[in-house]
Amino acid sequence: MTETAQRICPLCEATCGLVLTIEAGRVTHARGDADDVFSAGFICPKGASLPGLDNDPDRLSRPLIRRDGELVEVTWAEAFDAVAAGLGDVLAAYGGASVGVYLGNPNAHTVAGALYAPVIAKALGTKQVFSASTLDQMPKHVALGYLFGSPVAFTVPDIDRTDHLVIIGANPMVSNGSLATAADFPGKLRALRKRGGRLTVIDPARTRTAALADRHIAPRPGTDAALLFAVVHVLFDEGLTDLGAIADLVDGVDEVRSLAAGFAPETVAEHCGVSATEIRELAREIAAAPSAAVYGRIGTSTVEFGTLGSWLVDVVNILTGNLDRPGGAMFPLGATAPAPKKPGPGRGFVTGRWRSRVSGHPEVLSELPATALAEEIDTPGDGQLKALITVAGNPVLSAPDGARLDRALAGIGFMVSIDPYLNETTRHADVILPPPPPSASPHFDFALNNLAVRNNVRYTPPVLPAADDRPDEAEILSRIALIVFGVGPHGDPGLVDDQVIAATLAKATADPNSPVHGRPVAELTAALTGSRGYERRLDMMLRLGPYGDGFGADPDGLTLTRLLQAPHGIDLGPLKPRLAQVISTPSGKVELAPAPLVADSARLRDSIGRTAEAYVLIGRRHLRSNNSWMHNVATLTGGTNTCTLQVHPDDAAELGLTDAAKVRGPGGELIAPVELTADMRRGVVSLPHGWGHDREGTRLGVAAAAPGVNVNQLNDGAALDPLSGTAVLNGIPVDIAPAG
Ligand SMILES: Nc1nc2c(c(=O)[nH]1)N[C@H]1C(S)=C(S)[C@@H](COP(=O)(O)OP(=O)(O)OC[C@H]3O[C@@H](n4cnc5c(=O)[nH]c(N)nc54)[C@H](O)[C@@H]3O)O[C@H]1N2
Ligand SMILES: Nc1nc2c(c(=O)[nH]1)N[C@H]1C(S)=C(S)[C@@H](COP(=O)(O)OP(=O)(O)OC[C@H]3O[C@@H](n4cnc5c(=O)[nH]c(N)nc54)[C@H](O)[C@@H]3O)O[C@H]1N2
Ligand code: SF4
Ligand SMILES: [Mo]
Repeated sequence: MTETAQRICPLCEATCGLVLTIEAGRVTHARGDADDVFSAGFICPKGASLPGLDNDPDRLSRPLIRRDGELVEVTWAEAFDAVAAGLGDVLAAYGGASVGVYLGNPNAHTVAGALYAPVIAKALGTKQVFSASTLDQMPKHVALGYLFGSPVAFTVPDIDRTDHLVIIGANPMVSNGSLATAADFPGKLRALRKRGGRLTVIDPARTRTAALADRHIAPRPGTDAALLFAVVHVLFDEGLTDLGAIADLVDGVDEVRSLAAGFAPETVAEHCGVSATEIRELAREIAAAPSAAVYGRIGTSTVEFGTLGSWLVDVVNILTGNLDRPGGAMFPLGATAPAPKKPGPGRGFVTGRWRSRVSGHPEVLSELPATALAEEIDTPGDGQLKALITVAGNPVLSAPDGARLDRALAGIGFMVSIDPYLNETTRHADVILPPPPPSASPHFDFALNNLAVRNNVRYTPPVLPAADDRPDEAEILSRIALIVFGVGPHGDPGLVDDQVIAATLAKATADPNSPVHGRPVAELTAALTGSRGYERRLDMMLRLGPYGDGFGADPDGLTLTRLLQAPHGIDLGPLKPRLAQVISTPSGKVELAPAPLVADSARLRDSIGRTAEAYVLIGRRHLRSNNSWMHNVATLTGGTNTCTLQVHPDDAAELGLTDAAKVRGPGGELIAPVELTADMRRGVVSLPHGWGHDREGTRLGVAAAAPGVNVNQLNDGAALDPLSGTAVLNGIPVDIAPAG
């Protein structure tokens, strides 16, 4: 019998609604859900390949534990016992502080990652938490933290209404958008052009997004912060600033004016590789547009001045009156976000509450840099990591200098990985606990709904039951939490949910601003619906959230029951101005010139005279790829999705490159096939990340057949954006020569 079922796609930030065809207990087809309130039928090649990913024969269906050096299949009970024993020994001898946690990107796309992974880190009480954030968006968090007082006060471009979208260091035609959740980003860019709007793209490569633009500016990699400072300079210089409705809420404008004085377009032009005229025109165009939104992503983030660049993106939005207005950069409001606070001062944002043991990196959002993980394992001494829990991460390929991490993981006391694949990272685990495939997992976008360009809420329960005794990922993570709590691996996993619910409701009922203030916790707990622990928690969050029923306070408000009655989701309308609710700085104002950023601006200013490297390396993404873990689906690989070094033909001629190049960087060298393309800026070459699937002991049959090379081995990981601890992944100096 053929059935269909709705499933929100977990494969990227666009969160498209899919309709899956189910035949004989398997997903056999995926198409876009035309009735989805957010994605209206859009689907990309990755979403269309969800069946292949779901049914991948290399996907682990049973847990593995290491016996005599070999990873062998065992029962779930045996696997959890092995975690209890391995983790228990380390906890008893060294305590929770000696256990590290690495959280990878898919945690942003799973219910378990959102609701249970944080419980484990908290239960351990460890200060050694690492994640893909410091290979990605941490600079944006830090910039938001300093500007608005909250590191999660995300500004997103209002792309459906803007008159001028300025994209800097992002390629949403391929990535489908990031930190700006928008299904059908390509369609939205075309709609912008069609309604007479303007698109500017700033990227050293002429990407598919740049090819759509009215203006493509191709700067030297790593120079965005200087370029944006020059835009700010022009705004002041030519009297183009106008903060509009939010002027009274912004402090520090004069300080920014004096900082920008040192960044005249004429001063930075050569450094950025962009003419002063073009910088001035850009500033004038942003200021003149009825509305404009500057939007920055990976190319402004994983660079030497990542936090400054992320900050300046919003400085430009603010100075041109585009913050918090339709068509500008706005603040989404997700359904499980905390209900908006009353306007007024907050506690603000700080980093560096502790430092990493070996290199002294400051903590940022309770995390240490991913690049510091290896040294925390392989450097002996007090506080050395003795055990590691990885959840949905593959840092051996995704982070710089995987070779060192590879060696470090081989020597760690105990490692458990929650991951569906036996890959470059998990091959070092003592226990691998594989979650069920997407078809047997629920989906709710706890994180990404707070980044959506239109407010919406959607939930899809598991489409298929999990096979036999197989726990879902929520249960797997709950059992690890139970082990850490000392309850043991076979306790009731619902205890974890009960504890979180009790703590959350206790806080809400004690809060005079909450709709449930003063009500008995037991009564609210009894009112929760949902067939699983995570559903009860979702119901609680929805009901306490900004659209919630407040447990009866607003009978028309949102509950899980109402959400389940809307399988294609509920549209919550366009973004609305709400800056006053967002600000939580101690001054109660937007801090346009926070001290750490002012200080780092001097470092930026000093970089301007520096001699430019002959060749620098940047990254790129492919529509049919996803970081390191989708190269095992045959329908997604091959064709143009291969690991080649893209080089400008004139550079190739100068270097004498024909078919293959030897590339040497600070962390190592590799040989890659050369692909000539005039789309690259001269002096810039690109390699995609997530390749290098030729290590022994993995179970990735398709990927291993066309392994590619690991670009991150060129990078020693020494270069970080100091304010956020984020690895510099773009703008790496390299030497290039013909291979062989
Ligand atoms: N040079 C260079 N390096 C980069 C980047 C770059 O642009 N250039 N980009 C960086 C960025 S933005 C990111 S986000 C990081 C990503 O870094 P990571 O998150 O460390 O790596 P991924 O390749 O996303 O690996 C995801 C892992 O999750 C597993 N997985 C998939 N689905 C699930 C699930 O449902 N549950 C569980 N438990 N596991 C699952 C996969 O098998 C895989 O092992 O890479 C970074 N590395
Ligand atoms: N198909 C596909 N989609 C994905 C992913 C994937 O691997 N494949 N990964 C997902 C993840 S984890 C993320 S974080 C997002 C990322 O989403 P995006 O940020 O949109 O993706 P990228 O393709 O990395 O775009 C970064 C762009 O920055 C440019 N760039 C490099 N250095 C510089 C610089 O110094 N300055 C400027 N201005 N530009 C620079 C690069 O040429 C590139 O075009 O994509 C997500 N979506
Ligand atoms: S754009 Fe992203 S969410 Fe949409 S179908 Fe493709 S991978 Fe899935
Ligand atoms: Mo990412």
